[in-house]
Amino acid sequence: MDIKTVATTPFQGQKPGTSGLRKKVDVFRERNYLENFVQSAFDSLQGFAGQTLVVGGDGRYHNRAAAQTILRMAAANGFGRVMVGRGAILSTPAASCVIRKHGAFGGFVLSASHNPGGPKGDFGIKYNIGNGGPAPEKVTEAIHARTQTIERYLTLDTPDLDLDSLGEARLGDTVVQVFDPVADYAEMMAGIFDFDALAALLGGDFRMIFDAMHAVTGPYAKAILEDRLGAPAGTVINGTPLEDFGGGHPDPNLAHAEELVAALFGDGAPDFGAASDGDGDRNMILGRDFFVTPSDSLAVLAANAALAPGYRDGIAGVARSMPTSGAADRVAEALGIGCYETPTGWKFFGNLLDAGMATFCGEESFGTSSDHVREKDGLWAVLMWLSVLAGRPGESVADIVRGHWRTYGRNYYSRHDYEGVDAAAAEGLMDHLRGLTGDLAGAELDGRRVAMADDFAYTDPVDGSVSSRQGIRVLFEDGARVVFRLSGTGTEGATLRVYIERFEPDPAQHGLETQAALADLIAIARDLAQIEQRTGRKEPTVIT
Ligand code: VG1
Ligand code: CO
Repeated sequence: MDIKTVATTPFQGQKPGTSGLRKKVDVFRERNYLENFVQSAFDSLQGFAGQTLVVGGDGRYHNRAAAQTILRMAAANGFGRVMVGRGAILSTPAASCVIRKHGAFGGFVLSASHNPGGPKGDFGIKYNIGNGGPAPEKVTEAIHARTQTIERYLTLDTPDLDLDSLGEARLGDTVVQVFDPVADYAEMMAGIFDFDALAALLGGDFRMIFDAMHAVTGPYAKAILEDRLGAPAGTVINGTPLEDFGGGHPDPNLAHAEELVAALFGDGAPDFGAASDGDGDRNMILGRDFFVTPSDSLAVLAANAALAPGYRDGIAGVARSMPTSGAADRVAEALGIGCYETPTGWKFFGNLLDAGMATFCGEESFGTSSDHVREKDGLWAVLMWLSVLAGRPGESVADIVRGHWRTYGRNYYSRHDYEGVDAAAAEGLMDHLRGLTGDLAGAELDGRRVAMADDFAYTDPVDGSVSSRQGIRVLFEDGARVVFRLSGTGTEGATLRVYIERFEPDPAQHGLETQAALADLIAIARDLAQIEQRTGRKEPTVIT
């Protein structure tokens, strides 16, 4: 079949952010926009002739059209096989699982994660490497550099393939395999967790709700929780993936998972509630009348890892992103295992997991996972929590977390997001903070003495690569801290994230309301960054 060479010219700003390239759907539909990015990725990679590429996405608007484009380009560029999830569906953790299991060269994940979908919403694409994880910075930088000089892309002149029937078809010399997006992933979960014990839990009086938020985890959660583990039909709500996520914001937090939150904090609440995001990699965990912060969740799961057969022999280490609370560090210290602090974004965990230095990883942004894949994994976290609940009969989610605080102390923690801020004002605010860091050590802010302040830089312990400017942190002598960074996933203006934390060892002080417990630090953060003066915002858009 004839390979078609199409002339093109660069677009500005095709720079992947925290987790791939994310833009409005309208931008992705501009002629050659997606093609330029995909060809730039192929041009930056070597040795894929005859190899396998995995393709799939979260089912949002434009997912199918983009998948068809990538299939043709992958064939024209010489991949031997392209594996695409049926309906072009593949959750992010399942993509990671499939890439690893089938020894693929890499894969494209089509998703803008928790960002809204639909014709006026967002779209995104991310390249993952052969370990199943997001490409490291040196790869994303090479792709971006290529987008700035690209002059042509390769494709085929072929009609769209049927992506809804399982089986194989040919595209030029390339085999395209449409596969069941759930099967490999479900099998992997069955290998990590004791499905008999979980079925016994879910078959008893225990009640749970899983909110798929009309996003990609619906089919996965139904297959695993309802079909295999026997949870009653209806356990999974909003379980049908929709191109616009039902008009919602598929972000599993207290603000956006309204239906689930109402159920868990209302009359007759079930024992356990969980939600996942657009592409299935995030998780929110709720007990009856109880919210588990993602940072606490990581710590609790690390402390109880051995309750799942996959981690029966213990874990090698825990890694968390810098803004994530230090709760997991205390567990690592008690267990005598490794503890790592990385920049925000899952790509920074890859080397630690590959090297066997870390087994569990987590971010404050509702991301938790282990070395079974190289992405965060929402359903894994849910099954891990169910394993803890099954292994500690008679204890509720709240009992387990409160007990954890008694043992390790409590890290009060909150994130304040200021969304849609003027980009120049946000950059100005960060520059202002950066300018302050040098003089803050030793200063007293509202009665708290600053131990140190800097713009976080990370040296990867495995390959020595350095990532700088990863967020301003102000650490106080008493262990409290405030962190400021700008989001790298938004598509409108800038989002300022402020992370606030303080440690409370005294169990008598563990019952405070979080915002009240952090009130003085919140005020310090607002003053220091001159948030209102610089952004015009009195209050954050979202508090988690
Ligand atoms: C946010 C989170 C970060 C997460 C990233 C991708 O990034 O803060 O922890 O890794 O989203 O999550 P930012 O730059 O907006 O703060 V998702 O579920 O894409 O894949
Ligand atoms: Co996501």
